[in-house]
Amino acid sequence: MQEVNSQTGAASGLADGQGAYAAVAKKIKNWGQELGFAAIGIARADVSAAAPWLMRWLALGRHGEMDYMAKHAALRAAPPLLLPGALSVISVRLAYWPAAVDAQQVLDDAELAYISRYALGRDYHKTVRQRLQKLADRLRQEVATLDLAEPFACRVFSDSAPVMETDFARQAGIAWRGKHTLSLTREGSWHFLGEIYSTLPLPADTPIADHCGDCRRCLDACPTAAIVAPYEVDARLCISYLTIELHGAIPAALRPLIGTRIYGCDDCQLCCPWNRFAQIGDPDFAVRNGLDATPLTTLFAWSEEDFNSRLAGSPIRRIGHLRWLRNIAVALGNAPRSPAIIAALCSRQDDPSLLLREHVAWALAQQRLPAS
Ligand code: B12
Ligand code: SF4
Ligand code: SF4
Repeated sequence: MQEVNSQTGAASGLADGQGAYAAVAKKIKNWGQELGFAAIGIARADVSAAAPWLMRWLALGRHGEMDYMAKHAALRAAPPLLLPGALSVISVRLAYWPAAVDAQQVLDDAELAYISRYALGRDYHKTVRQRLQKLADRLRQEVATLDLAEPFACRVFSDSAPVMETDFARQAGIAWRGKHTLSLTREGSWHFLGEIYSTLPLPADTPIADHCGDCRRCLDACPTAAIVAPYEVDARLCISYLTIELHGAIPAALRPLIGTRIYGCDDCQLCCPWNRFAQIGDPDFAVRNGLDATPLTTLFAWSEEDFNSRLAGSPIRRIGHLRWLRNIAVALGNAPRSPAIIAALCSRQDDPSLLLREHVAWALAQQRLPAS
């Protein structure tokens, strides 16, 4: 988790009542659209209704080894602790669905690596924050022309600090929360979220209605049953957690369920009816390095140097070469029996890392089981 520079400024004098703030809010939405955001809304800097659910999730240990979730819970639950005087939150979404080889086709081909759609191109943390920073700069310029009584401060985030992003998107009316817990809209869920905390008392938008209805496809489609109830994900079971967040060994019982997903998982979104007509998202997230359909054995052969150079600017680089190989070893264990796969696994069975050696040994044992 990285935090972003704050953007502070000061103005003096008196504000022109709520009308001035409504005008600023309108301008923010226009600038946001110019910057390519799919939607921009405003919420109050208050997550008191959602915070007890976060505390319950933590108390149940559902965050697994994501210590930062527990460590920063108080900051997450109280926006003014991150930005003193925070009154409003500008919430944005940026669409990312890339033009790529069909996701289901890749999942159905057990020799290909499946990488979640959000990670096929550039790292969103940087892209979303850079654009939000531009929005914050314009806001600061605008505020300087107003005659505000109070000093102004704002701060931008995108998965970069303890912020309850989905709840702000819901409150700001730019999405509802799907039963898979992700933000969802009539245009689907293939978007990132980002926010600007601000000390301005901007008028809050109204939440939109939840359109999940009786559907529960995401709960049924999850390969590891990680959506333990509507609106509740146990991260310890989620393939996204197992392949991205978990540092150590992947629990052996869960390995066969991971299939060929080597970085994240999209199943709860691929099955969602609202994603049926997904439109191509921002060009920044276009596929790089053919990551949408590369054989597992090709990726397993990458040296650390290959990994670092080919994945420069990609979110995947954050997990490092070792966890990348760990994940691919599991996928190779789940792939169809093949001498080429056994040879690839054998090439790393004496790796200096115990973690990798153990995953390779597991995968080789899988490969040597009689085909069912
Ligand atoms: C930790 C985290 C994870 C964890 C835990 C996920 C989770 N659902 O909590 C793991 C590693 C598993 C994960 C996976 C993914 N993540 Co993630 N993740 C986050 C992060 C950093 C925090 C989320 C959080 O606070 N979780 C804590 C729990 C308590 O929150 P919650 O499940 O959302 O619970 C709330 C509600 O469900 C509700 N609630 C709970 N129980 C009940 C019961 C009832 C009856 C009701 C009414 C409500 C309710 O209250 C809770 C508090 O508001 C956010 C970024 C951020 N700062 O917010 C990104 C974020 C949510 N992730 C994101 C993405 C893209 C993903 C993946 C799709 C990546 C992938 N393809 O592999 C998967 C999807 C898995 C899934 N179904 O959630 C995006 C989502 C964008 C979108 N469209 O919604 C975010 C917003 C990052 C971003 N800036 O874009 N992620
Ligand atoms: S990302 Fe995959 S494993 Fe995680 S909840 Fe969704 S379907 Fe389940
Ligand atoms: S699959 Fe169904 S229940 Fe799940 S988020 Fe989509 S509409 Fe909601």
